[in-house]
Amino acid sequence: MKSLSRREFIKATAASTAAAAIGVSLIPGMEKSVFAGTTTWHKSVCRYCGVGCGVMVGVKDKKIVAVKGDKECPTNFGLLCVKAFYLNRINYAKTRLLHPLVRKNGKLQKASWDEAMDLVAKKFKKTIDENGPDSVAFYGSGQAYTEETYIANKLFKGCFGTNNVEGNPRLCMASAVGGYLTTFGGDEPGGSYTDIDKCDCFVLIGSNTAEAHPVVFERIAKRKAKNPNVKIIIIDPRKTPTNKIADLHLKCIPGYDLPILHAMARLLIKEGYADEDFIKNHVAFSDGKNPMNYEQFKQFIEEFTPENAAKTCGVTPSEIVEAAKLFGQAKTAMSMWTMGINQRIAGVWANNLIHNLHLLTGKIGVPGSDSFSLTGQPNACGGVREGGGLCHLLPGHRSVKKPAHREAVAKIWGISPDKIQPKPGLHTMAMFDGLAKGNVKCIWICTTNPAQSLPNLNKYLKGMEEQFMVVAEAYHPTMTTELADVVLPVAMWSEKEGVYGCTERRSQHLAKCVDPPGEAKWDGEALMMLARRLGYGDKFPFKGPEDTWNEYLTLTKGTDMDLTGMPYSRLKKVRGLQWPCPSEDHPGTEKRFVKGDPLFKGEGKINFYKKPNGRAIVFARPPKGPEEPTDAQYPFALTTGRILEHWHTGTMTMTVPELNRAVPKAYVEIHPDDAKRLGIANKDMVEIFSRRGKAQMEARVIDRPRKGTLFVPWHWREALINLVTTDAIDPGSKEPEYKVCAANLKKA
Ligand SMILES: Nc1nc2c(c(=O)[nH]1)N[C@H]1C(S)=C(S)[C@@H](COP(=O)(O)OP(=O)(O)OC[C@H]3O[C@@H](n4cnc5c(=O)[nH]c(N)nc54)[C@H](O)[C@@H]3O)O[C@H]1N2
Ligand SMILES: Nc1nc2c(c(=O)[nH]1)N[C@H]1C(S)=C(S)[C@@H](COP(=O)(O)OP(=O)(O)OC[C@H]3O[C@@H](n4cnc5c(=O)[nH]c(N)nc54)[C@H](O)[C@@H]3O)O[C@H]1N2
Ligand code: SF4
Ligand SMILES: [Mo]
Repeated sequence: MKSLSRREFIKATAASTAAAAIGVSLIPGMEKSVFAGTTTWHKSVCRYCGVGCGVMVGVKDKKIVAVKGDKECPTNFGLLCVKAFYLNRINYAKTRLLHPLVRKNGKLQKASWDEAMDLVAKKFKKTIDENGPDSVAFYGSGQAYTEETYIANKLFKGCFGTNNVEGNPRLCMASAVGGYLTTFGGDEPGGSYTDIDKCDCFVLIGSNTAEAHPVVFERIAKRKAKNPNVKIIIIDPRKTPTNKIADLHLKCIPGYDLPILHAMARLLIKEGYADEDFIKNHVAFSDGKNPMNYEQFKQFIEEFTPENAAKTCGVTPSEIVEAAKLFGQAKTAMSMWTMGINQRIAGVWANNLIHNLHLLTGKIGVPGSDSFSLTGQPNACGGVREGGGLCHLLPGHRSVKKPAHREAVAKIWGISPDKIQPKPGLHTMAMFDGLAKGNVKCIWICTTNPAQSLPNLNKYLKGMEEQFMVVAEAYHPTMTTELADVVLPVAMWSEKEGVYGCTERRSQHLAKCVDPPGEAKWDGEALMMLARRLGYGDKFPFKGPEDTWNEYLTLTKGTDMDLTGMPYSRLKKVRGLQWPCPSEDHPGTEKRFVKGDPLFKGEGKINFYKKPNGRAIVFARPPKGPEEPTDAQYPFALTTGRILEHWHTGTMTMTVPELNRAVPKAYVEIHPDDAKRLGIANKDMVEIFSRRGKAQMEARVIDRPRKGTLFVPWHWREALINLVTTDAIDPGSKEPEYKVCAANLKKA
């Protein structure tokens, strides 16, 4: 296949509104050359972001030779972004790990599975015997398949008796979960992608949708192209490719956007855009500790005049007025947000304030309206949020703290309820702190690369090196495998089957299309090898992912996320199903809390049945800035994030030459005025430093970030920006503030 440079690629895809999103069929002539002679096609899902695009995987001579968008899949209708287009390459990268590695005399050396697993079992057993179950831990991922997270959860929480089970969604979606739970009483959005097609006003806040969720962006762009009256408001400290479709951009100071949301809420009420009936019937108010009434809430937000809010946020009063007007006037509205909101010490509160706008105006629960959090990873919702892969959760939206929940799970797991601890385990940052301090002595890491992705790494790398670390990985070397004691080679996407649950509560089946290379095994099998060696084999009679899934389904029966109607036999035929889906003849639920949702019992328009009185809560949260404000020594607000072509730590996308060539190395975006003042020219090497560490990369002098803000895409290990970022966490969600810290830079 001919390879495309970034320019050629953008040219080739310019036909679509968003250059970012392409359907293979959009590139004339290409389909033929790429797909000629392909024999079989398998229905699957893209393994990258939370949009959950359906793909068809082409296999010939037992090799994945092509990937195309699945035209029948309602998440993407055949469209794919550039990363997915090259998915067929990542399985065959030179860096694939083909056999286990065990550290001997300080060096990782080739070993057999038995040798590796015997060692792992010995270490886990000894550690648990000598120090108790809380001295071991599991750290998983929103990219692991649901069945894998399920097995890990059962083994660690149910058999070992430790709640030290976490996953990278803690770094990502925890604040969104906190927001949904506090406001609505239950996790995950009520709406669906179909709302986009009926929405008149989009608020994209802290989301670079064009690069991070390109196919959703494409759908929004299409909606606007067909209906020019559709308005798009962006709230982000930078201009990004998402701005291509913006009507209004509030270029806020990183970490200071809460007052914008309060000021919008105040104006919506003042200008008569509030839905007073909706408020009367479906909304309650709270200051976070005590209930309050509508009048008290109005008094609370009275100080957030546009002028007052503008003072701290770095936007103008008229921009806030305009945003409120566009939102208020529109018949329907959707807010979408991602890490610009969640990765903040005020992450949960910011989520609450977004929900406020919808609850005050009744723009929720009707077609075209929702406060719709975009999920980062493909299975953060499915495996980790629904599957209970965090330290305080159990499968089926259950909590370790509730006796009835522990009992229900213990019954299916065939263990005594006492085995599951009632106290949450260590959250992610505490877990790695535990490794650093030596309280956690043994850890199993699966489908994540924390030695590159955790914040403030100088504090955590040594612990990862010193304690016993087992890393299940598809590639070697990665920053984490390099520190491991045992590295297990695993089957990756298309080499195993399983289920992913995407942003819109849709569970989709991923096919096994080819055998894994070398000695690579399914992650679930590797975990069960440990279980058997420690005497828990009888709890894991699973022959593979399907019977694992079946057991998990029984745990969702009767919950708000009922998946009972989704056995593999059905999922293999359909393009996913949205929960609640309580029986095999149920079509799935497009909209929660309203008629058509099988759990909706009330009368009237909507019933937030996860709250005791059926009312969602509007919160009066005080404004809260970042943990580390800028000062004379560190005058820049450093924010980190993503670009279209690369995925996180780059282990996959950087093996694809086309993606690598498009953006080959790390850089920092700096505003031209700041660069000029500091005598920094485009492409100069600079050093960025904070109180915690430093990193070197090229300067990209560009009018994208607001003055005083630096933006670094964090994908490159050679320019490890997570030595610089802060590990301050939101006290509610325990999610780190990757999006803001105080930093400075100089010519390197
Ligand atoms: N190409 C690609 N796509 C991905 C990923 C990837 O690695 N590569 N990863 C996936 C994952 S796991 C995730 S979590 C998502 C993340 O998706 P996004 O959150 O959309 O991406 P980010 O670039 O992390 O951050 C989004 C925006 O937040 C803005 N921001 C920073 N600080 C603030 C603030 O204080 N307030 C506001 N309002 N905005 C702020 C940044 O300027 C940035 O443009 O992407 C998913 N999709
Ligand atoms: N500075 C900064 N840091 C951040 C963020 C940020 O915005 N700024 N964002 C945070 C967020 S939102 C996230 S989600 C995290 C993501 O951080 P990570 O999860 O650490 O990043 P990935 O590169 O996605 O790591 C996934 C790993 O799984 C491996 N892998 C692929 N397939 C399989 C498989 O089937 N099985 C197994 N066992 N392994 C497999 C890949 O090779 C890769 O090494 O990063 C966080 N870190
Ligand atoms: S938008 Fe996300 S799910 Fe869709 S093809 Fe791109 S990376 Fe994959
Ligand atoms: Mo994420």
